[in-house]
Amino acid sequence: MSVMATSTNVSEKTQGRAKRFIGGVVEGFYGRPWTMEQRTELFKREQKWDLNTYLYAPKDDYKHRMYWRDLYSSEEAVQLIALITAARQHNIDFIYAISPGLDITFSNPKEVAALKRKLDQVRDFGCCSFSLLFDDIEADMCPADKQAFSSFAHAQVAITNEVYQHLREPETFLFCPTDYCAAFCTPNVSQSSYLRTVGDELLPGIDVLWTGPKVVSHKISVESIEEVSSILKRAPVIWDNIHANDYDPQRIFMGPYKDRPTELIPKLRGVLTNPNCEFYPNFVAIHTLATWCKASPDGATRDVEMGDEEQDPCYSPHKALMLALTDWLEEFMSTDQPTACLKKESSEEEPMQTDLGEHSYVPGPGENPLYTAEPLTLDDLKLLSDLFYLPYEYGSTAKTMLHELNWLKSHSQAAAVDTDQTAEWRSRARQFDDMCEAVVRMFNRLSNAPNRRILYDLYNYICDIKSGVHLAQAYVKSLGGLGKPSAQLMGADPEPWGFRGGLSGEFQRMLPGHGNRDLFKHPPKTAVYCIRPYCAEDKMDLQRIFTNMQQERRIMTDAPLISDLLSTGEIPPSPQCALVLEDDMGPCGYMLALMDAKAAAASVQKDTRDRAFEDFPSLITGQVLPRVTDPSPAKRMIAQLLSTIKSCGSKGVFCELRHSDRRMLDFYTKSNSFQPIKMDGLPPDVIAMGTGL
Ligand code: GDL
Repeated sequence: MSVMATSTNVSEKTQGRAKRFIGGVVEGFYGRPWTMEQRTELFKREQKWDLNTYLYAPKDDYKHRMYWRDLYSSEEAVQLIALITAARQHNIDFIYAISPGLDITFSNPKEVAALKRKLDQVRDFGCCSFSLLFDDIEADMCPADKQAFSSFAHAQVAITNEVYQHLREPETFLFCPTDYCAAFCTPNVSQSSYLRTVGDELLPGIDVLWTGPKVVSHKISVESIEEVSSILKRAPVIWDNIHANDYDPQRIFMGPYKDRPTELIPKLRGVLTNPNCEFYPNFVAIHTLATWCKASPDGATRDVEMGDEEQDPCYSPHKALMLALTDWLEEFMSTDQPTACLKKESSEEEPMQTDLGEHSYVPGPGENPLYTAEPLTLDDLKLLSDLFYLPYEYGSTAKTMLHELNWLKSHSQAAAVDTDQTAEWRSRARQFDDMCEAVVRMFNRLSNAPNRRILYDLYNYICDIKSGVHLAQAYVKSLGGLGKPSAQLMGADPEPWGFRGGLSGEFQRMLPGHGNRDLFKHPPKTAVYCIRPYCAEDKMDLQRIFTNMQQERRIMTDAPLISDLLSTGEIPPSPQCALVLEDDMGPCGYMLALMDAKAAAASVQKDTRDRAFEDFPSLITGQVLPRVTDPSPAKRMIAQLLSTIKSCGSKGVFCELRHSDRRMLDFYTKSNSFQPIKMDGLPPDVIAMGTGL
């Protein structure tokens, strides 16, 4: 069946007129594409906010990329026609993009014909604007293409020019290069032979997409655009990944469009934002981009909250954000499921709701009153945006929370001994607690908001932040000796939410600095530690750390413990049971374990019939130099060893602690998993603590 729809020749209509600035959205992310209903909703919003373009480029849509040669079925055609028609009704330029780069052979005429056939089909659906995308593909050409083209750029440009002419030079035709950001250019933008070929050979009516200095660009400067425009011989269309979140399932971005000066507007052909995969939370991303696109020198106001050097006379990210949030609040409050629809069959998208009809339940005297939800506030949305701000920046409340947690952590020991500091510490701990509570209240109000669609798109993220905040809150309480240390933090058998992040989380925790990059603007001066397996060359260093600590605590070792012999290397640790802690000055701590401590007990004339060995067959010991003020590396080493020992089938672990070793004693006492145990034959200044596994 051939499905035809009317197509207008835009270029005829606009001939002689200056091209309008392209402003809008590219659905160009990996993962689940938006639904047709969401796209139609997008067109409405774009029209309302004066944006004019939608670029259809969902990476995981079969027929956009992987099966680009396949024509659309009649059912799909009906849907696409409806979509293209809806875009036109809302005055949105629908640009159809195709990504043939995964497997196309540029030099084969059949391949070129397949591409033309596919685009002809979409043109017959009423589409007038097109795009060829060559992003995220292997830059190597196959032997046949190497014979036919002098470079990859020549191959791409040849096919793009041919298709553009075949489609009779549409008014809007976009090309996405393989080197689509400065970071991908060799050796740099101005000397890139790839970009030079594109600039020289691509027909002038074709516009080029560009993501800025990087794939996800923190800032885009006027100079950087002048540089790329000069080699491309045209002003680029920015494909902006500032709000894209397809690369990290824990992040979503609801901060304002930012760090692109409005001076760029006359130097660009346009801006298309490739936002979050979740449709509804993109309200801020698209609304603020629309505000930015409309920014003009007239009527501009300076934003008092911005630093002088960052001020853009025409656009204030803070004000743009507040405008967006104010409108978004209204949308949160509007129910997306009118009562009239509730009688419909339920589906995954529209779950059953409480019937609000005339037969609704009214509690009688003495009965439970109905649950009433507090309404969501603008402050809640401001906090939400702050917590999920931008890829390179947290919002102000999030920054304060991180800063305060860091302060509370590093000052807890001093506060424990100095009464002046105690008062300040407690007051700041209370304020931190209040901030955490505000997050929980925001979560509660959001989860009661009438518009369920937005909530469901946000749910995983807000749940995650609520749990993260909860852990931080419990941790601060335990630091201050307020309340019980949370069992979730270091318990022997925590619930799964106590060890979050799955395998990827495990990997991150094992990398130095937890695999995380510091996102503070002014990073706190904390040391970076590395925990690594022990190797034979470490023996001397470990002995040195051990002797240092013994001398510092004036410990006599004429009656050595099993732990002492482990530390001095006289008893070797069990395989995979030895970790070394390093900072930038070298080894600064260690943790060693013995799976079977009973065998070693004989060498220190200890009674091996002691019942304690039944319940706690394994032993752990370690030391950390005083320059390591942060207790977390030691905790992490212990956690790692406990997990290894457990996986080898041991029932329990004990440690031997001298009263004079206040630090380790304190450490195990606060760990909340080790408890004092009875063990015969220990010297009077030594206690044993154990934990079941
Ligand atoms: C990219 C991809 C885009 C993806 C984004 C963020 C371009 C031109 N291509 O490199 O599909 O969503 O990164 O992960 O940006």
